[in-house]
Amino acid sequence: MGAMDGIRNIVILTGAGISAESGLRTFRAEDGLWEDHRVEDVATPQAFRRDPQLVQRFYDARRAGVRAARPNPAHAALARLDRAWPPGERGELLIVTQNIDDLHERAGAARVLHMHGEALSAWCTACDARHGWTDTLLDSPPCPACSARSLRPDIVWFGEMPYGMDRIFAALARADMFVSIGTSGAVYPAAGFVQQAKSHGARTLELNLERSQGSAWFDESRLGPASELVPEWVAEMIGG
Ligand code: BV8
Repeated sequence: MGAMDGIRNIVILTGAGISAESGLRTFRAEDGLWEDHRVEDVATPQAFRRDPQLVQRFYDARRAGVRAARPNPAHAALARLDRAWPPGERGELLIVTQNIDDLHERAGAARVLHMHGEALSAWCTACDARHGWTDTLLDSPPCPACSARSLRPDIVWFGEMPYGMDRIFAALARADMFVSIGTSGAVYPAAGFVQQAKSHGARTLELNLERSQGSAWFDESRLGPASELVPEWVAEMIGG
């Protein structure tokens, strides 16, 4: 990758790999979440209809894990970049995360979009309200807005439409640079973002522990832990 001059608008896609060094499990590693649970049993609307308690227990555990985790140097570096890239002076920046943890925000990043929802949010299927939620949903607590006992995890399951797609596509169309961090490129539409960015002329960079399913689409792939690669890249972008 040559000098980073000429870069104004940046889209960053993050996946479970950026939170691995914070102790949160990824999905597809040998000790991944999908080794203990079948996607069909815990991450689809059908699963929730079939066995809501199993699904609520799965997300109760994820919610507790998120609260116990701490941001790592990769999250901190992206927050530094967010602060050093003000819209007026440097350009646009959007962190599109597939992760349901709040580690980007706790590290200080502001421009974050959770396309697959958030562990610390509950969604009322009766009145559509969303509420910050840190405890269990297992006992079907009443919705703070409408009192119905219809709260579900505010998570985008397989077969459901991800959040913020219009905003994401608009950002990809304007991007000068697209950086993918810690994702296997296994799930769509996120896995297709690199192609979208590339078709609009963006430079594309992948920072990942190993080659992903989409590696061939990237101008450059740097392999290693996010806690090392991300601070390195951010230093290149903001000079030191
Ligand atoms: C939709 C929330 C349509 C849940 C998640 C056939 C072909 C194409 C598509 C489909 C198809 N059949 C079905 C589909 C659609 C489906 C899909 O893509 N399926 C796949 C399996 C083929 N997609 C959907 O259903 C999506 N919705 O398409 O809607 C639609 C259209 C119109 C109207 C209505 C609907 C919704 C998908 C969202 C599912 N929810 N997450 C939860 O968290 O519990 S998906 C989940 O897996 C993640 O959010 C993420 O998106 C995805 C991939 O996970 P990763 O983050 O990449 O993690 P993974 O473990 O896979 O990889 C980690 C990587 O990190 C590895 O590469 C590893 O090497 C690296 N790493 C590890 N440690 C480190 C590291 N890197 C750096 N440093 C480290 N230390």
